[in-house]
Amino acid sequence: MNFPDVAQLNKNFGAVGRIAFRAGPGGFPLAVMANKHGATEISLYGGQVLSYRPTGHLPVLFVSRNAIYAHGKPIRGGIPICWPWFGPHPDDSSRPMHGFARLLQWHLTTVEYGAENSEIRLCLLDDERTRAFWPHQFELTLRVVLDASLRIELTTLNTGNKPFVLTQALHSYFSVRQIMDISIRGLEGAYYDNVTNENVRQQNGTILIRNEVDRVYVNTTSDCVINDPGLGRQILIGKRGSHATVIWNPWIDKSKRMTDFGDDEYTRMVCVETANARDDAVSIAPGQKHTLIQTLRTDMKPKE
Ligand code: TA6
Repeated sequence: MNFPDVAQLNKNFGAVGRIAFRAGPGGFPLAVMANKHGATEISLYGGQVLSYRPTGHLPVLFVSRNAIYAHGKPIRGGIPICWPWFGPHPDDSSRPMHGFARLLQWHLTTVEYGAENSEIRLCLLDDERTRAFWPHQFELTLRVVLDASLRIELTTLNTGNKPFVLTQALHSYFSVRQIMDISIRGLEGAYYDNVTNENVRQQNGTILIRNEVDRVYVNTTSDCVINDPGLGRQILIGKRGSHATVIWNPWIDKSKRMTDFGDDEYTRMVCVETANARDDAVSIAPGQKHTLIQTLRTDMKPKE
């Protein structure tokens, strides 16, 4: 996988103080977008947002200190793109967990910026490698817009002649001060619990994290709010094109089993994932498209 030369990317797409490219960890090219509202970095490997920092705020996203930056491996943090399946492949467990989009090189298509916003588009197209994993033709476009929020849009276009069904997620890792002190609201409803594998359960009130949590909340179009008194902030997570939201924290034992994750890092992160998963799989006919959107913003909140 030979990435485009960073100097060439800066020559063709760079704009001083607005959009620049640099070689990140593992030599993966990173697009750096900045404006008065904040800054964000996107890896061309995996099409993965790796950082987002609104002006005057602390970083919003978490990336493990042990993250691995190697071809064919997922980067542990930021906003991994789980596509075209969420979780293990439904029929063949030998295929990569959470699909292949986060394991491939994406191609830069456009950058744009104005007084109030900056945006970048990357794309991934089917080829013989992807068709070996998933026998369909597609055009996958990632659009990242930085203004007073960070908006991530993932659009799947079926360019083939047969319909396909996909599950997917924007698997966002959020940075928190102390997992024991946060609460998450907006998901008072039914969920599948992947830890206990029990039948559908009901969420009553806000979500507190006191052990491993791996839940797919279904039939929900709600925005979520992470309340983090330790950092004196809230993270607001809006969504469109999704009826499922996933909440994950690996807690102690699973953290120890993850080589690309520090044993203690479960205390400083939580995943809130905008998804089409479980009952919310998406069927796309030839020539049709579906867009999954996650919108992030932070709001200072006096410490309780
Ligand atoms: O989103 C929750 C989940 O499906 C968990 O079950 C856990 O596997 C997590 O994703 C991380 O998956 P990954 O393949 O990135 O290690």
